[in-house]
Amino acid sequence: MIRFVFSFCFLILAVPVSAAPCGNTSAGFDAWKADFARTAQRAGVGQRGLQALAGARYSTGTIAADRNQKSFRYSLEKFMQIRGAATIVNQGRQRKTRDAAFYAALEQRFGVPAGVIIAIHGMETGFGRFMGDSPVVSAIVTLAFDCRRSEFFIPHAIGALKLVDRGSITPDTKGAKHGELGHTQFLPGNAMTYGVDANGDGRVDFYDQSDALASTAHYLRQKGWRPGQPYGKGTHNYTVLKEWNAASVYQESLSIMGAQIDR
Ligand SMILES: [Ca+2]
Repeated sequence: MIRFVFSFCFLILAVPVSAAPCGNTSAGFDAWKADFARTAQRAGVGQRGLQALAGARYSTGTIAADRNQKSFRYSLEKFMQIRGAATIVNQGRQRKTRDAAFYAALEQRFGVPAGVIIAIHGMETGFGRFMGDSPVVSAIVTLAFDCRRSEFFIPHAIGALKLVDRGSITPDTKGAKHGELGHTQFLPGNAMTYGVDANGDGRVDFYDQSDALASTAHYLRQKGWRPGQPYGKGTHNYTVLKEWNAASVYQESLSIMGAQIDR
């Protein structure tokens, strides 16, 4: 009981008095945005980002997708079949051969072998073929407002607004339903933190393949990837793959496909 009272008090102290409440529908979205603009500003979001926030629309498509998320419990074999693992491996090997110098440079710089990066690229967007059609800023701001997982999405909403500030995305940039962007579907907060300008044009662009794949390798390295070490089940690097996607069938698929591409 004492513990409950303590937690409750802490909760009240932790939430600013002026905070507009989250919502489960579009009602209150504009008032929340106005309040969130102050939070964003305090977090360092600049003028362009704030303008993008003001222009963000409540994304009913995102909320519909979020409410309809089903959790499947596929066997590894079934999961790999559904995700087209054999095709990803075949095409992945061709891609590695075609762009050998690029992937070698990536491994040289970040220590992550081509197979892993190519497997992620194939799994996430079919090598850039399906990068989504939801406006990223509106999607992520809607999820930050939505009561279900506000706390998780608020840092990503701030990240998205900062990406607008930096010119990495615009308010019109499209991604997946939960605001994942570019070739490997980074959530905006991760994009902001781990983005790399690999093609040297002065801009981190997740819709540019070189930038997106270098950012992905950088992310894994920062999450503890050990260069030159194996990444099969039971290894240290295998646990790092979980940082990319928490589903164990996804993690295991990446390690298997990566090894097949790298063979
Ligand atoms: Ca670039």
